Amino acid sequence: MTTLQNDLFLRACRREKTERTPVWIMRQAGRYLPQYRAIREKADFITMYKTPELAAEVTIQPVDIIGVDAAILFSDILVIPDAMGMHLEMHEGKGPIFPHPIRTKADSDALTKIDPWKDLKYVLDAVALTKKELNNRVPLIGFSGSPWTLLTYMVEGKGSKNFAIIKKLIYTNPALAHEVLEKLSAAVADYLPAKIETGVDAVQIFDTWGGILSPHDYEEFSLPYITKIISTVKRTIEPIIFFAKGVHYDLTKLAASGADVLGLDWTCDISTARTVLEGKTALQGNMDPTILYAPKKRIKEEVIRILSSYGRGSGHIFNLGHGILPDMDPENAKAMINFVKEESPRFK
Ligand code: 1CP
Repeated sequence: MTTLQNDLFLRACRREKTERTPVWIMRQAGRYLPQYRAIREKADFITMYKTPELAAEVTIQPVDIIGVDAAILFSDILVIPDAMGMHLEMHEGKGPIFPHPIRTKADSDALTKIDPWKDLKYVLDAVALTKKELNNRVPLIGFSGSPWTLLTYMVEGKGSKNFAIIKKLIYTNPALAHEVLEKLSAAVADYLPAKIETGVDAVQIFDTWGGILSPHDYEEFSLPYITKIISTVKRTIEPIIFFAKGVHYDLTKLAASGADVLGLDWTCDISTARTVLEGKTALQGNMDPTILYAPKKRIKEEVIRILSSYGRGSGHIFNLGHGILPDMDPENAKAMINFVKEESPRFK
């Protein structure tokens, strides 16, 4: 194993001692950076993530420009349904679209079983090239959507506001939902280990739409599939981060999934989360992304508030509670990162 120059993030994931709190930002490789937009002007989003040279370049940009302690591979969660035969399209200003969403048993039958080494080879090539170009400066995070979050896009056919179609499906034909969730779990359980074997140092499972389910339904349609995936991926030593947005009402249950780190959005208190979890996992988060619209003085206050709310000791990875938005000022993101670097040593 090669040694990383900066392994603060990995040590914090394992709740080992660190000199300061590591920090990175969800969606850090993206549109708020003028350097990203310059590349994006010449290539569409899908071409970018399918071209290892471009994916590696934009993955490394935030390491150079804003000074994060980890890189996250530039890709998308929707590459899995695309590889299963759903043909992802990205429409300018509209986001991701699946032209033939899943509505019937026949649609589910048409999904193919994926071999990540073949069907998602372009992602693995991007991992290998990014690792090489990062040259062990910081760890590289790989990721996947949770089966539930992937299913919402596959059934809705696009991003949604009220999730009426996926909700109708789970209450009228739960068997069909479970059938597709099983297929997705198998795909994710093959995909994440392939990424780890190719070189990512940690993986994050995004359950962005877990919070649209009631606690009862979360335990039927999302958590068991994530737990199953984690039990497969866990055969390796790389840390697993589980980020379920809007699902902090029972963190003990989330921790029982076997994840090493739980991601917290900004609607919960990190101090309470730490107390409830009794050291079962590390925590990642949990600054409200919109604080980045505020003046630097306010950003600094919020960084200090979250650091002191977590309290002394290791096991905290600073991050936003969800992705940075395209119209945010990179200078404010950089300021936030520097405040974490300057203010966190006294909490160690
Ligand atoms: O340039 C562009 O037009 C593309 C915008 C964009 C970007 C930069 C999309 C389309 N995806 C991404 C990158 C991306 N997506 C990353 C890269 C690494 C990083 O810097 O974090 C990651 C981890 C994702 C994961 C992702 N895609 C999630 C889960 C995380 C989250 O933010 O909740 C989800 C829900 C998606 C779907 C998706 N892809 C893109 C968009 C605009 C969306 C959201 C669609 C919607 O629900 O309306």
